[in-house]
Amino acid sequence: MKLTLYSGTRNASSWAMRAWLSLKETNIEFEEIIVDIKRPQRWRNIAEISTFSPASRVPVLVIEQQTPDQKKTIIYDSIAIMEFVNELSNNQLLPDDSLVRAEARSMLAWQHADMGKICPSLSFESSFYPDKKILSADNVKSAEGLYQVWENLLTKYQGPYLFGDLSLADLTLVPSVLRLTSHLEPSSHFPLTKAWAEGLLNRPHVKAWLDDAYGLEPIYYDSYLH
Ligand SMILES: N[C@@H](CCC(=O)N[C@@H](CS)C(=O)NCC(=O)O)C(=O)O
Repeated sequence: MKLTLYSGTRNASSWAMRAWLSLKETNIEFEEIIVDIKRPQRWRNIAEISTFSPASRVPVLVIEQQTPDQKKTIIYDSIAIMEFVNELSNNQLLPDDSLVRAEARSMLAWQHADMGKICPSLSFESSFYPDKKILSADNVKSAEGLYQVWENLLTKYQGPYLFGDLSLADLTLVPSVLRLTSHLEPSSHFPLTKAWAEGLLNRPHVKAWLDDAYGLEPIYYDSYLH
């Protein structure tokens, strides 16, 4: 079975980062094709993805089987890729207990749906800006609300990750943790969240992606300051 991940520009593609991290953290071999999703080439490159993926977005995981009919499977959504990688790795990335697993999946689904108001309003790209804006009182409230949710889970499952061992719930949150903590360091009210976030962002594969991202020209949007 040959796996090819179509991923995206390192400082723009938070969804691709999640899928990439799940493959890296489980040591699964794959080939990577980085699709440049910066404007203006984005439109042409994404049009190429639409020739084999109905969603026409990255990430896409293409699985080619070494069978006579060379059957290909196209997995075209980050959460589906992460769940597939978890199965491929003997369920290393979800808790064994079905109740805890369901709770971890709630976090995954919540993150996938939107995770409140703040993440959509703070782009992934903005995490890499050398000068950060000051968050509004509303944004601070939303960010601290999330820090409290994570603090509660770290207390309940006693860390070091949200549900004990590293899981898809932590990996899916990496881009959100980066956006939030790069704008607002967790205060002393959230000591477990602060340590968890630092540990997560310093995992070698996370760092490898981020080091590449920091090396790129930041991608600015006017909406950041308004
Ligand atoms: N729900 C999708 C979202 C994927 C997505 O929005 N990808 C962005 C890059 S991070 C993309 O390909 N954008 C291209 C476009 O919108 O034209 C997933 O989780 O995989």
